[in-house]
Amino acid sequence: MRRGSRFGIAVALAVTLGAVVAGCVATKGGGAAGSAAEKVYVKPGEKDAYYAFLSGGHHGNVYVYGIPSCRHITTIPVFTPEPAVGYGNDEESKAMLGGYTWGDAHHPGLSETDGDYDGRWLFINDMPNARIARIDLKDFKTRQIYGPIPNISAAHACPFPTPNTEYVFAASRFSVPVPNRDVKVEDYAKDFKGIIAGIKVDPKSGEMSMGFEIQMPPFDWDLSDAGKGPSLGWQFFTCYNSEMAYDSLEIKASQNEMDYFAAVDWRAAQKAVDEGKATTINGAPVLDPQKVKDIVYLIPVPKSPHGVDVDPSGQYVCCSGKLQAEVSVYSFAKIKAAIDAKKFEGDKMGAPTLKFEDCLEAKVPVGLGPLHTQFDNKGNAYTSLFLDSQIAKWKVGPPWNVVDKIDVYYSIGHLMASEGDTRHPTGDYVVALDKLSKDRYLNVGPTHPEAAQLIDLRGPKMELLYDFPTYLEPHYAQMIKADKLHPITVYPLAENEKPGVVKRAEDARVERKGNRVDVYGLVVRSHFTPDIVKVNQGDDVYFHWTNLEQDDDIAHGFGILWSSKNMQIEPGETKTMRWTPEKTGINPFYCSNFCSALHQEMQGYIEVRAKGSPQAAIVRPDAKTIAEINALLAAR
Ligand code: RUQ
Ligand code: CUA
Repeated sequence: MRRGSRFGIAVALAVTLGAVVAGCVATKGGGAAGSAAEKVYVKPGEKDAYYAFLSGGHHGNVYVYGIPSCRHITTIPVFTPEPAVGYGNDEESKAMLGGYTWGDAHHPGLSETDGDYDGRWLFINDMPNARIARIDLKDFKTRQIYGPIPNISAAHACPFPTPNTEYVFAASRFSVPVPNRDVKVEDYAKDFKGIIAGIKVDPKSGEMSMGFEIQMPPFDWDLSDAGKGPSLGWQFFTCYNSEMAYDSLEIKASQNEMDYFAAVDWRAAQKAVDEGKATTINGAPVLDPQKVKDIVYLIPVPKSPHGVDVDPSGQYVCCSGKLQAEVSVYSFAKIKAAIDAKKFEGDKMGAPTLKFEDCLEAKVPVGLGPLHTQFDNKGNAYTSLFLDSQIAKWKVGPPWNVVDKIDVYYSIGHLMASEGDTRHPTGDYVVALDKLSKDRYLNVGPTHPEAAQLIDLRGPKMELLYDFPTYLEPHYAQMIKADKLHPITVYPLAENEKPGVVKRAEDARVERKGNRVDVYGLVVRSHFTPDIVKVNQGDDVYFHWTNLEQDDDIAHGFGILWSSKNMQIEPGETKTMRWTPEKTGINPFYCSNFCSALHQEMQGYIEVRAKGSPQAAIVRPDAKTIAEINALLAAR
């Protein structure tokens, strides 16, 4: 059914059924009865039951959607400049981006307490540049970008937080020499290394810092998940290319029947670093399993695994072999028993290998191309099948059988179940994150959008409810119950202690020291103070604007003509932007964010005089302007 007509039906239903529909529709993730249209319809003015965070892939951002309506609510700039709000343009975000204008974000990781989402932070990786960002869910802003993490090349198995957010992880997808140096690629097996990094997260501030690194065999480390419950303290990582091929991987890396997943005892690894057992390489403490024992083990997995997913109880580790029609389910109790009994088959560069049969619990015949698994609250797992373009629902536990399948369109990668990777999944929905959309939307030329599909899990059978397009390219996504998040609506001015802050018109000023000019200004509907700024050609000008508004949704903008300079200043916020006047003349600026009836009047001029023109050391607004602004503020 076409999207338009489905929506039409939804509206008609709401009108005819009135309060009945409004009361029981899936607005709050409620009843399972009713048509698909009812189940996704969220009445105007009502809100969704879940926030969904979809990674922006090589767009470098995070998309926020409401579920079940599937409405795109906002995009959070993370690894890529964003001109509308000026992310990457103001001094603070520019410094955070560190000169990069691109990132490839794959896996959002919500912070957890006791294995459940706690709504504090969202972490996300930039694979190619081995960085991890932390978004504060108080204001949906990127607050830290950690990295490039030394020695990691392509942080794909990243960030996958531990159950109390003690750590986020990264592992090298491409092995390279560590330290990287002048070598021949043919010496791959000898000189290249994999690295797994445990990045500490400060429990109060969320600030990330280096914990430990472990030197691994030069396989391609792929995905990760944290142990919980009985497996708390362990982190699991799949790999492919245990063949150690360095070219034509699509053939050469699929030769072995078995690759591995690694089980890392992160407490033991941190302890070894704290006891001084690591070697410092590029500033990171690196543990070598050939010298430091009991930190990492390898367990065989058939056929080039991709996803590794721990079930809600923490007893089972589920690995998907891409070239196999089964999910291999391992028992953590068996893994632990084999480790404790030192039942090893051998080792790979110091990491002991366990026996497949000693660790395996079950093989679930899910179908072709299994990639990722999520869970519900009724003891079921859901595995995405890339080759079959299906989701398989199966029982976690005997008889380990598939109980339902649903077609998706087309070629599913990840899937996101509601809180489906926590200790307490809610079992309401799963969203298929499809790699191809082909004919599902209006044709917009050769590049189609990605396709996401909302599927209801509440009935006995999975039911497809809705299709919605997404921009390039969600890999993983997570959804959290909306009532767990309480974002602020303004930055309290009283708490603003930014260096450039100005809270009273009397304090607004332009200060000059040599050719550095600092404009300490304030913005309030509908005026820049100062709105005339006098500088000389070649000056180094810093505009520090404070938005004195304390009303919901009243942001101002600051855009300079004939430049790439624009930023948004939100209520109560101070932001700094650096600008160098290159030509003499008059250079207007204006408020770029619609703010009031007199938004169009909210503008100013920068007078740029010739180099060396006489300028005052300090310029303040005149008494009349101060009085006017203070009257404005008093009237708020
Ligand atoms: S990975 S599906 Cu990062 Cu599965 Cu993309
Ligand atoms: Cu301020 Cu528009």
